[in-house]
Amino acid sequence: MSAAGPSLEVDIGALHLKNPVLAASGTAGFGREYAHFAPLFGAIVAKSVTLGPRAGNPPPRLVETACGLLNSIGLENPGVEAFLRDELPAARGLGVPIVASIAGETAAEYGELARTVSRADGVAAIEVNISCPNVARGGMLFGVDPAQAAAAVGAARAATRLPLIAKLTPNVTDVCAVARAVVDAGADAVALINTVAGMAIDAERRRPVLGGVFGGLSGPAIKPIALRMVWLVAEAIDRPVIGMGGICDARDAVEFILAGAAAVGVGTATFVDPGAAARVVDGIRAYLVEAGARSLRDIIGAARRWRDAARA
Ligand code: RRO
Repeated sequence: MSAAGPSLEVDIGALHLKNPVLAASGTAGFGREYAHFAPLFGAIVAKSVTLGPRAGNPPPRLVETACGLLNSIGLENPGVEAFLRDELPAARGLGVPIVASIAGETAAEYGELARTVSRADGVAAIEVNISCPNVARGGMLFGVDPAQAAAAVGAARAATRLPLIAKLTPNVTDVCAVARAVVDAGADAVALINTVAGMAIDAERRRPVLGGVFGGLSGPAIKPIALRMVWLVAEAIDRPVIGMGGICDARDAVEFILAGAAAVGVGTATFVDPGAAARVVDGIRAYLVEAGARSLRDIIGAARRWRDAARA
């Protein structure tokens, strides 16, 4: 521990983070919207972009559920060229690494997106989003099948030297099979979980609430699902895991880190409190001080060692 307290630094492949708290994709726009809080993050993961602009799904696109939020945004974004031209220059000035997030309809599109994004100045890493639940083509269809997931990540890998983070869906039987497949295809890290497929029905109007009928559930309701999957995947692969799903405070984040996550994403909590991630960073530091840990690295996966500790 230095005089400044325990180190929160962590490396996700070649991506160096000053702290392990990332703004989850889709919840901080392209960073500019979040300028006031941005410097506090380890990194900002931008909203996923596609080759061309997308208008997204019909409204309503958001509905609150018990302890959660269902979204059916439908990958609304201005397209990769507009992201690089109109958004990245401002985001770059925020003083925090910007992770671009890409979503293709074919494996070849993932390659093209990765190539295009890598040519720009100021992208620190690429999230390969193979887990959007709200589109008819691409998205989660890649992430539910290990071979398709590997094809998308492999195409991106062939097109860039930037660190690649594969974003996984929980809507699968065997998340570890997908995690292993994307690592074999060249992912430097995995992030999980994306949202859990769900829906809401309006009993008075006798129809689905969301314009897109189905949506993706986020928020505290999904935290136990996410924790289990992070635990499983951290054991299955020898790459860093970025854990997310319902993290609202530092205690939640620490639980993910103890389960094996090297970093965490904060997303939906930001809609309740834009300062949520800053609170999480401070709280992780306080936890480390309390635990007498010198560094975040000392506690990554610590709960995995509970059997050994019980025996000792
Ligand atoms: O835009 C969306 O509807 C969306 C995306 Br790309 C995603 O990855 N996860 C999600 O819940 N919504």
